[in-house]
Amino acid sequence: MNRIRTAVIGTGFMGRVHLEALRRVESVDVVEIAATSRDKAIAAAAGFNVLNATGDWREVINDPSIDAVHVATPNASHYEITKAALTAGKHVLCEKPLAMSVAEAQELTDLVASKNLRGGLNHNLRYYPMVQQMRSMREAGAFGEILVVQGTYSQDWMLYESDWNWRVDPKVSGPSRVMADIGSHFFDMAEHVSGLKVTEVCSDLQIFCPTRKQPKGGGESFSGKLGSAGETVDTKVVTEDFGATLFRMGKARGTMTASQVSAGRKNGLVMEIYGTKGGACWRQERPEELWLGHRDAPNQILLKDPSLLDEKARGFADYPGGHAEGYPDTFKQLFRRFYASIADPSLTADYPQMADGLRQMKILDAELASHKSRAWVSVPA
Ligand code: NAI
Ligand code: SOE
Repeated sequence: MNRIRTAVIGTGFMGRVHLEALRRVESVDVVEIAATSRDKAIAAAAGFNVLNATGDWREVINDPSIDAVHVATPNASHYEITKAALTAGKHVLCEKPLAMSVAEAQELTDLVASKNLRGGLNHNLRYYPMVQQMRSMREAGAFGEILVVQGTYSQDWMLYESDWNWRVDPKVSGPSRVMADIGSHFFDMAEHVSGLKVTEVCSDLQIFCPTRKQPKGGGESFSGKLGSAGETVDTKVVTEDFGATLFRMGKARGTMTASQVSAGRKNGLVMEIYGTKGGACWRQERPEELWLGHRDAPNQILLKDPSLLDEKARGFADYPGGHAEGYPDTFKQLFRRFYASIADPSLTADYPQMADGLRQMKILDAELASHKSRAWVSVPA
């Protein structure tokens, strides 16, 4: 089989996670890393045994020997890099959110559709084995007709006014923080698991830290929790620390909150679905467990074990029961499927795509409009 030559752009939190996961995809060679400086790229390349390093992502785009590109930079550059890569004929696996606006996301979705290329969007959280089990059980009718979808995505890493990250700057992150950053994962999973589409939203957003202490030297994701940021400047905050959305999925109803100021919650995505026959609840902080709720029998906790999973979900669990699979494994599962679809163009893409990124931008746009108008807003199909 021809090996696929790929490059990773961005060497922060996600750049490193992508590089690790790519080592677990048998058909792929990472041949170049791009960072904001050549020195930074060289350091990352040395750590991951990658031959080429550049301080300019355009060199990756201009290299005709590179087949695919991973975009793991902050949000504002996703559109430009993804567009350039697709135009140059490269497959793209882009981090979420796909772009800064619906218009940009639409353009990228149209562009990838017009080319014979693959465009993946990294809503990796779908690929925890027990999330796939919940989906498979719903598809098999175990929960009956879905009535209620509810949950949260709660974190605490932005609780203090001394907490800072590029996500606070709307020029880098976009017009929303928590709803775009983590609310988008919630809605991607909610639609993926329930099989329903969000049709209308009613949102309320809140800024609890109106001013934050921005480090003059910047700082990568979560680094503020590890120590002093050095010299800082007081900066006005314009994007939300917390958001709540009531939503409708046709007849089904739902609620979600997204928060980066919930003390003690580290990466607390909780997804609950309730139907006419039963319910289920999955928690990212205890990813190997799926709670199954029954009206007329004792509730159950199903522990991840391939032998106990539905056949459809089993393909997402590579290790035996009791051998935990977590966050890094979700990237491996998504990337394997992405590269399998490049190796075999006849395969139907079974991973989140740019159209799913566009979908999240539409939901986000409706949430922002709803908060502003204090009214329900429809989400276009
Ligand atoms: P980060 O701040 O840790 O890393 C971003 C890196 O990109 C930094 O090293 C920065 O120097 C580099 N960079 C910025 N502009 C660049 C350019 N033009 N060329 C090359 N490198 C550039 O941020 P993090 O957390 O890695 O986030 C990156 C993206 O990944 C964001 O879009 C975020 O939403 C997404 N993300 C997704 C996660 C998931 O679970 N799917 C988890 C965390 C982040
Ligand atoms: C920070 O809120 C973050 O790293 C998000 O950017 C990711 O998408 C989420 O999976 C974990 O939290």
